[in-house]
Amino acid sequence: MTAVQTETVTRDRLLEMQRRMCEIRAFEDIVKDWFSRALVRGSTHLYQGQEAVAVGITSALRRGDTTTCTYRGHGTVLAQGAPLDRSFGEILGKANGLCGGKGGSMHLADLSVGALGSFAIVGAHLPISVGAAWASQLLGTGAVSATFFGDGAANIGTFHEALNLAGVWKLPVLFVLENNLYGEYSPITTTTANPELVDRAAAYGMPGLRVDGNDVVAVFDAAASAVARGRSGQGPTLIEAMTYRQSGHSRSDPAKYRPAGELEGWLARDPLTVAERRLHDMGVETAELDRLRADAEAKVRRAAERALSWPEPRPEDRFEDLWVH
Ligand SMILES: Cc1ncc(C[n+]2csc(CCOP(=O)(O)OP(=O)(O)O)c2C)c(N)n1
Ligand SMILES: [Mg+2]
Repeated sequence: MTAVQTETVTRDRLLEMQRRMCEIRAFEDIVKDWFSRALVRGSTHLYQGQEAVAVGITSALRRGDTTTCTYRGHGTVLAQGAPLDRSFGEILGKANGLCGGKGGSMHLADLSVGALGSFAIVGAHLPISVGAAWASQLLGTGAVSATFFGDGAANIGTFHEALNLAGVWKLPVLFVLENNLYGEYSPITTTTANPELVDRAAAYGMPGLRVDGNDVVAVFDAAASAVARGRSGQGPTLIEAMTYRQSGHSRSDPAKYRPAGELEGWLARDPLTVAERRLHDMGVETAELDRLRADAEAKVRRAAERALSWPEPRPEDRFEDLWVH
């Protein structure tokens, strides 16, 4: 494991990261409520508890860089800059949704901000980010690709193929492994012979950075060093962000399999609270932090109301975006 230099984030930058995390948290509170009222079609997988990973990584990216992520992807796509209202619209199946309402919660994508897609097939997207990084290398754009995936995905064939190819060709990829300790209902220790996932980086000739995934600053620092490495042609990095899924795998999972006290331990280290503590230490008053949270919630509520008011797609729209051969 390679060491990372820390504490590079200014107060204004951290306030901006906290605002993003608060928006993502509020967004999913609304999705959760909509789901319980049968307004969300299909399943939905919440990112709550993992916000610092998406925000820390994407804060180190610039315009032209790309991401891919999983079905637990609301946080990543929003962190990269997808509009709140059109993201809500997609989850509601509205015509103004990011993908015309055809993808839903598990398939958010917004090419205009470089969010290439959310993928429901575990591991399917890692090679797509490798392809985007290869295009960047061929075209000389300097763009990097970040691909977000879970601990479970680290046991899928595409993980090994993608890391190997990126390692051999020295492609500018950030492999962002979000280790939330579970794949669906199984703890990592029951599915993974060696749970030191970060060590897998060595097998593919790249640095492995393990970071506290609930600390947005730690995640940002790791991302910044991986981005610098990628842009300067030195190749990919594996970042293992240690974090926790605060609710079950999907909305139908009450997560009864978790040992007593585990959730409470992680809630005490909620990413929003960790960032607030850091901001406090930088001299930001509690009142300002409360206002930031309230403003973020109000902005998200307004976006949700807009999306709810939008029309359903027209029946004939279902014949658009089809590929027929
Ligand atoms: C190829 C494939 N196998 C199995 C599944 C069923 N499945 C959906 S999510 C999941 C668990 C993945 O866990 P992890 O990669 O840790 O991501 P997390 O849900 O924890 O974010 C599985 C096995 C699938 N969608 N795709
Ligand atoms: Mg997992």
